[in-house]
Amino acid sequence: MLNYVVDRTSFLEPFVVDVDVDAATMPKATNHLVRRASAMRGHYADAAALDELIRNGDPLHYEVFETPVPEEYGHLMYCISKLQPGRVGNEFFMTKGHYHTVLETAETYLGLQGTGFMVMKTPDGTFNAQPISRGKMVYVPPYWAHRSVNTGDEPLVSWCVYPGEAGHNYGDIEDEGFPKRVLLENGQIVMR
Ligand code: S6P
Ligand code: ZN
Repeated sequence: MLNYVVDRTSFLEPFVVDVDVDAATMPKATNHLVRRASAMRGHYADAAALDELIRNGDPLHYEVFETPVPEEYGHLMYCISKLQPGRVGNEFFMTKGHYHTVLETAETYLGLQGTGFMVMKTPDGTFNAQPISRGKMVYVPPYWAHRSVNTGDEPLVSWCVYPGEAGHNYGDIEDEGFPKRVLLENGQIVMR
C-alpha cells in the first residue's frame, strides 16, 4: 500500500466545476476579476486615447473567472479569461501581463473563442508571440512573462491552467514593458 503524508500540500476531496464554454463563464465562480480601461493606465502607448476611452464610459476590458484551489505546490489553478475586442489608438486591447512570482512555473492557455496572440518575454528581453484561437493551446514555459492580445472583433476567450504556487508578479514587467506592441496599421496586424 502506498503511504502518503499530507504536509506540503492541502488534501482536497475531488470536485466538479461547471464551465459554460459558450457563454465563457464559470457560473459558480467565486472569484470574478474585472478590469476596465481605467485599470490599464500606463500599459498602452497612446495614453490620451486611453483617457478618452475612460471618459467615454470606461468600458470593460477583461474578466477572469476562477474557483480557486489552495495556492500551493501540487495544486493546479484554472480559469477562464475573457478579453474584449477593441483598440486604444491603433493598439489592440490586451491584458496587463505578468511574470509568475515563482518564475519557474509554466501555464497553458487553450483558445475557446476569438482570435489573438499570446505575447511573451523573458527577463533578458527575448520576445515571442504565438497565435491563439479556438482549438489552439499556447504553452507558456517557465520564465516567460505573458499577455493576451485580442486582434479580432469578438471576445478572446481562453482556458488557463497553471501551478498553484505560481502567483502573479505585475511590477517587473510593468517596469520593463514588453518589447513589442500589437497594432493595426493600414488594415494590417503588425508587431513592433
Ligand atoms: C494567471 C493567468 C490568467 C491571467 C488573466 C489576466 O496566471 O495568466 O488568469 O491572470 O489572463 O491577465 P493579467 O495579466 O491581468 O493577470
Ligand atoms: Zn500567468
